[in-house]
Amino acid sequence: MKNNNRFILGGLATAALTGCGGQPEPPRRPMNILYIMTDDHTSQMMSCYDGRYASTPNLDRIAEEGVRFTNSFVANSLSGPSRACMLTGKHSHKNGFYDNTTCVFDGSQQTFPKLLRKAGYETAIVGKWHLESLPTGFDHWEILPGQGDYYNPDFIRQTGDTVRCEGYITNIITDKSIEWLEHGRDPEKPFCLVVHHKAQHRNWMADTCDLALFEDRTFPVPETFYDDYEGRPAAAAQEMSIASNHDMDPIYDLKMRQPGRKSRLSDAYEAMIGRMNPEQRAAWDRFYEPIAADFYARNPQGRELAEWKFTRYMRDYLKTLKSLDDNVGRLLDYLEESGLAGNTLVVYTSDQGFYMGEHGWFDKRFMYEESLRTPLVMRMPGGAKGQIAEMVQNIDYAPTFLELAGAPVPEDIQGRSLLPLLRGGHPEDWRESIYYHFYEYPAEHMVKRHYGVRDERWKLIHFYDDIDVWELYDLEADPRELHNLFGNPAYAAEQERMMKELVKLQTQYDDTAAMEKNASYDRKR
Ligand code: SGN
Ligand code: CA
Repeated sequence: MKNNNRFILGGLATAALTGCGGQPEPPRRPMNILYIMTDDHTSQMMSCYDGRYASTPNLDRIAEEGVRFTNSFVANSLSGPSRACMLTGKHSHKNGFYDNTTCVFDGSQQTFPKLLRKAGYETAIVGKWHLESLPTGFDHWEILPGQGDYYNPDFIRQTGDTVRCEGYITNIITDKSIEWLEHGRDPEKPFCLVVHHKAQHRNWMADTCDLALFEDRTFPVPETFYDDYEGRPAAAAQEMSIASNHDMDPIYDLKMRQPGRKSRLSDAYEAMIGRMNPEQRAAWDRFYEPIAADFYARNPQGRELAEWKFTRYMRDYLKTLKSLDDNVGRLLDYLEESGLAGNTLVVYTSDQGFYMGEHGWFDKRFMYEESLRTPLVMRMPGGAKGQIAEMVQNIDYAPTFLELAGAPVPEDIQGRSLLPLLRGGHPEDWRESIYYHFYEYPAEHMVKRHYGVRDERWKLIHFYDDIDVWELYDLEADPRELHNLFGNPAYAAEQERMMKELVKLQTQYDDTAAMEKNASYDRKR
C-alpha cells in the first residue's frame, strides 16, 4: 500500500483518534464526496480561470471557498478514456479504454467506487457514462446512452429499462442527483455521488429559457485563430476547424436550418430537434429561424464566414454554460440547506479542455495546452484555500478519494493522492512532469496518435502511426505553441532532457508500446 495516512481506520472511521494533546478526539464521520464533471467544459470558459468570456459564479464559488488547481491536466483528452482514467487512477494503457470508438470498459477491474464501497461508502452516478459496458461499483446509477440528448433525454436505469425524461438535460441530471441525495441514499452511510453533465458537449443546444442570452456579445478571435500550422503537420491535418463547413457544420453545429437545405450533418440535427415537444420546438424555431434567414441572405464567405461561425459558437456555448452554472448552484445550495456541506468534499472538473477558436479549432484531443488542461476546483471542509500550482492529473482523483475515505490505496494505482495539497501541504517529492497518450485515430476530427511529456516549461510530443513527427515547445517563450523547436540545435540540451524525462515516465507507468515508438527520436533529432 502507498500513500497511507494517519487517518486510516479501516472501513468506517468510527473509532476514536488520539489528538495531539493525548485526549481522544470525538469520532469523526468520513467525508462525503460530490464529484461533478462536465463534458467538454474548458477553463477559458470558467471565470475563475479566465475572465474574458464567461461568468460562472456558482463554479467560482467552489474555488473561492476552496482551492483552484492552476496546473490540472488530463492523460488522454477524450471522454471515455478520461472517465476510465478517473475511475481507475490509471493511464489508458493500464485501464484498457484507449478511445471512444473501439473500446468497451472492462467493468470487472478495480475502480475507486468499488473500493469506496468496501470502505463503507454508498456510491451513485447520474448522467453521462460513455464507457459502453454498464456501470459497476455503484449502488445507484442512471446513465445516458452514449452521448445522450439535450432535450427529453433517455436514461438507462439500473433495472435495465430505458426511460425518456421530459425536459432539458442539465436540469434533469441535477433533479435526479438531488432526488438521490434527499430520498435515495442511506443517511447512515457516507456517500460518493458522481454527477456527470452532458453539457458542454457538441452541438451546444441551450435550454429554451436561455436562448436569447448573449446575443449582443461579440468576441475578439483568439490570436492563433488564423494559425497556418507551419512546422506542425499533425496540426495541419486535423478536421476540427471552425472555418471549415465540413468540420463545423452550419446546420448541425450552429442551427442554421432551413427547410429543404441539407448538409453533412443535417440529418443528425433533424433527429435532435425531432426529440423536442411542440412547445420546445416552437421556442427553438422562433429563435433560430430569423438568424438562419439572415445568414443565408447575406451568405458570408472567407474570414467573414469564419468569424461569424466563431461568434455563434461562442454564444451557444455560453448559453449552454449558463444552465450548467445555475444547476451546479442548485446542488451547492442543496448541500447547504440539507446540512451536508460541512462534511462534503465538492469537486468540479471536466473530462478535458476544449478549443474555443485557438488554432482555429473546436474539439480537443491534442496535447496542446487548451485541451491538455482541464478545470479543477475543490472545496474540502477544513481544507486549504487559494491556488494550487502543483501539476495534477485526472489519474489522481481515485487515490484522493480513497485516502479521504481512509481506505488503502492499492499499489497499482498510478495517480497520486491530492489530499496533502488539499490540506495545504506542498510535498517536496511532487511530480515535475506529466505523461500523455492519445490513441483515437483514424477517427472523427483526424487528430493523429501521439504521446508526450510536459514539465513546468517544456513539452515534447511524438506524433506516430501514419506520421512520424516530434515537436518541442518552450511554453514560457511560446505559450501558444506555434514554434516547433524540435531538431533546432539551439535547444538540443532541453530536447535531450525532455526525452530522458519521457522515457522515465514511460518506464514508471509501464507504457512499453509507446517506448517502442521512441526509436525514431534518434533518427530525427
Ligand atoms: C462526437 C462528436 C465529436 C466529438 C466526439 C468525442 N461528434 O462524436 O465532435 O469529438 O463525440 O467527444 S457529433 O457529431 O456526434 O457531435 S467526447 O467528449 O465524447 O469524447
Ligand atoms: Ca468530453
